[in-house]
Amino acid sequence: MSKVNGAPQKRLLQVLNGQEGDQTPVWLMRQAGRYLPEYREVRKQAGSFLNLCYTPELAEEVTLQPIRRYGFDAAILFSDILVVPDGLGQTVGFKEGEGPVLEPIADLAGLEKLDLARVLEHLEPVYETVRRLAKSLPDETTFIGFAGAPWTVATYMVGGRGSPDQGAAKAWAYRAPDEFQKLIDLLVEATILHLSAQVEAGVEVLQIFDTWAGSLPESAFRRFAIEPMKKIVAALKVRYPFVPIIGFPRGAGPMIVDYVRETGIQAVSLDTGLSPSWVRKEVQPLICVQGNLDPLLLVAGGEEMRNGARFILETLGDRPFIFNLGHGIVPQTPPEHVAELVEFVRDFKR
Ligand code: 1CP
Repeated sequence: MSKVNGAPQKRLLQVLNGQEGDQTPVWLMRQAGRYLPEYREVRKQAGSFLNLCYTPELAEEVTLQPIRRYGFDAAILFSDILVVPDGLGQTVGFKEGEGPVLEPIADLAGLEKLDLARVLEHLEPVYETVRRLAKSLPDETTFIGFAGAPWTVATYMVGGRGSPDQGAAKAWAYRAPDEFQKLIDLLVEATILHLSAQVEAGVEVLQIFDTWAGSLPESAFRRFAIEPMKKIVAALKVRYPFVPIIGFPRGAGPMIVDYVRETGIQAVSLDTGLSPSWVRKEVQPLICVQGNLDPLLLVAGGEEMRNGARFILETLGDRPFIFNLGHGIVPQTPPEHVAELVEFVRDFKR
């Protein structure tokens, strides 16, 4: 590890600040979670998933688990994008093996029940988790806080669960765009509050997940993915000009170029479907990129996984770059494959 004045350098922060490092930083989306036996143990102890998110010592522990095992360059706070609707007062639950279940909001009357004023107090245990981690993480580990982007969070709030086509949210957005905009505007405000509180409590970088951005056609993508993100980034930059923001507009395709140009983010996370060679020409000259190994290659492991990682590193690794997956680790991933991947990235010579 490189040191300046005896202090260990945080590789991920260095890259985000445009400094050349000695090695490509690596972390993986969903690096904490069900593929780790030690996570499943704590998850059982916690009872419900939200209880795990809201119990600082347990959330701290599961954030640290993948750092202990693999020494990733970054830790991502253990929480979920759906704590924001929970904080706003919507009924949110997680069913074993099924994922999130919310009481759907489908009209203005539903919106009336949400209350921005209760978010910070309700989410106080999350900020307590951040304060603890700011002390307990190793000096060289960059600490990432996060939130879902308004469109993605809205798809769960309106649909009541995950869906293959985000049909319920789209139906509202297309039928009554100005009504739906009120939900998006509320989520912009809630997201700014939630991310600001994480920074105040000690995170160093923010990532904003727009997992379902790719289901929006161009004009809706501009209105419901780019515009809200612009507002969030602008508000955070006024308060915290030195906190880098990573955007993840999953499935944006070539629209990622406008997303990068217009939102004001410092890095962009690439989904599995984006071609590294295209990104090298069209995106990397504009901004630091992160990605994008197929999480299923991590399940397979071995030569195919290493070939996939090598191609990404050879194509993108000599300009500002953070190694990651194109989406989150899946539960059936063998933990040994993660160790192999990290070793491969660390040993890779550009
Ligand atoms: O029972 C369990 O243990 C639940 C599994 C689980 C976990 C481990 C859920 C439920 N959320 C999480 C943690 C989580 N979620 C993290 C922190 C851990 C880490 O990354 O190491 C983060 C960053 C998220 C973000 C998240 N939650 C996203 C955006 C990123 C992505 O993966 O696309 C989304 C869409 C969610 C919603 C959600 N929460 C949980 C599930 C299973 C889902 C997806 C639901 C669906 O199928 O649409």
